[in-house]
Amino acid sequence: MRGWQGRALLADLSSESFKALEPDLELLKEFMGGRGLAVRFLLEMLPQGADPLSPENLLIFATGPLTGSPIPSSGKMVVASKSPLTGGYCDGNIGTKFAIGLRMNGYDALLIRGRAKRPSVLIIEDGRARLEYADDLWGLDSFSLEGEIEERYGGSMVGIGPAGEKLVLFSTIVSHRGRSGGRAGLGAVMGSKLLKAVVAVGGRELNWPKEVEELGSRMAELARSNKNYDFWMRQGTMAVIEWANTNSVLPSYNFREGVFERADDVSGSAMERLKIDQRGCPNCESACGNVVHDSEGRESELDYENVAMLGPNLGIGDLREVSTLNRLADELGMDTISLGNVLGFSMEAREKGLLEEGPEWGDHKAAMELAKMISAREGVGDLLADGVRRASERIGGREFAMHVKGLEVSAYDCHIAPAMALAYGTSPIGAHHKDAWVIGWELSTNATLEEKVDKVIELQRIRGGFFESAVVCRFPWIELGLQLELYSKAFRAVTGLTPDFVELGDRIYLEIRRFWSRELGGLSRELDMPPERWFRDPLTKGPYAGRKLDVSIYERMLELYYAKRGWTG
Ligand code: PTT
Ligand code: SF4
Repeated sequence: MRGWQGRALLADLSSESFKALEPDLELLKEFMGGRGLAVRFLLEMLPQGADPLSPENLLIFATGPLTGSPIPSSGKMVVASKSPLTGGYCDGNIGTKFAIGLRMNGYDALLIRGRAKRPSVLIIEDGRARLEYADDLWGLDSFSLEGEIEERYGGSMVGIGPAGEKLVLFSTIVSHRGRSGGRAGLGAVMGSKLLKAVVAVGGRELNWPKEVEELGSRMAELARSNKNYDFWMRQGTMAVIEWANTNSVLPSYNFREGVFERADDVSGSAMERLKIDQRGCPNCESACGNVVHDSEGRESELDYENVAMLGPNLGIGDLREVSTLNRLADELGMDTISLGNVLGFSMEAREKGLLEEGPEWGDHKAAMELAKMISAREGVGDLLADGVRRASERIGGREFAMHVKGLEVSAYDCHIAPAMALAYGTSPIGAHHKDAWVIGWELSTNATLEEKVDKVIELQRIRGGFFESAVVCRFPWIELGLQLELYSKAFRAVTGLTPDFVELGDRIYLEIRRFWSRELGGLSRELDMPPERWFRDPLTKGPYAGRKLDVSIYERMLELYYAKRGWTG
């Protein structure tokens, strides 16, 4: 089975039994790997209506044919499950050596169900799996955990921090001291299984046809010679802060505004002045992780989303302070985007008298304290650990709870960006930017509504279909000019197949929608609507003061979107 290992490992933690599954070749051809494979496994193997935090739920780690290959930036893996935050489908894309380690052990995917009797570590070594009790690792932050695991087992790992153990509904799965995936609570799914880490050790080196090696070198060379390469290496995604502020889409003060008065202090240029190192995922020659020292002198790896959500969205304009919050989120294993939303929501709720305690805008120390309380589910932290949708249902504030389907909004304000709002509304996991990051194009065009809808669908097909199932990082394509044809060629060289990206993307989207519908007992147009704030509260600052999203325009776009996809809303 050229291009795949042809096996998935099913680990049942309750019975401590392990079984190799052999997915049908037709299934692999149709769904490739990563997200495609994960949603098929969920539809086939997860009982309908299963509680996401029960032993029944399946936690899936899925690689794709390009994972670990010489194609640039291929050290990636999809982690997927039924989300405890949204009740629907969730996946994340995480850069980790574990992705390669899993394949070296002969598996394309790992499926975990059941619940261990005690806190445990799952070890996959030379193709065989075993469970070891590890009560002493329970409670460790994710950085200390990684150190312990390296010492004990070597190899590569993914794990959870204290937030995952405490079932915080936006806890994530972490790796490499600063990579994180599974925004909608996949850390809690792992925590509910009493699983602190999964380790891959040994196995066999992956072999690639000469053609793939040559193509990989050529693609890496092309990326390095791209005119944006040097700037990318200096700033990575942090360059977006300045762009977002200039274009009035930088979320500030819980998405009330799209500009921030101290944007320059948290920009890519400000980051460059603090930068001490550069890190990245394995197999990447264009590593985009910018490492700085935080206000406590510890290392913190910055990305646009993290800084925008933990800085401007909270009214914090000191990059070292933002870095400290970011480091804390990584240690605790909590999603920075949702954390930034939850903290912003709590600041506004306090301002409006809905909460008696909590930080005020710009107070990074109080924000740190609250983040720790959330992770420990203490006091008001227990309420906020369930995300902004549930918190607003309990204390009020629905009109400023920024989420779609329960997942908090990523760091692009949409008062002036209806296509990006549609991208959030129709994203397969709730309000995430990864499938259709359409806002860059949207703000530079006078396209018609229909063209905007077409663009959202096109991006969903390529980014959400091909890149999530191949599985490889999409940044060299977006930022460094690697053409899609090169990826097609790479896929053909690895598998012998020529994928139709459009059909693949549509097939996967349909299956994910089927999963949501199955789990929520049907779907409604309401669920695909962006947060109320963008329709209600106009911007009061910046070049677009007075502007807000027009509900009739959004609804027209949504109608067109359903029609083009052949879906009913
Ligand atoms: C992703 C989401 C993002 S998307 C960011 S910053 W980004 C935040 N990063 C977090 C973090 O860090 N720590 C933390 N505790 N929480 C975090 N939450 C947020 O999580 C990530 C990169 C990035 S950085 C992006 S856009 C690209 N995403 C890709 C993707 O989705 N698919 C793909 N084929 N290639 C991609 N390449 C880029 O990868 P989620 P990572 Mg992440 C510290 O996982 O769930 O998708 O959430 O995986 O290894 O950190 O790489 O401006
Ligand atoms: Fe990871 Fe960045 Fe490299 Fe992509 S470009 S593989 S996110 S380090």
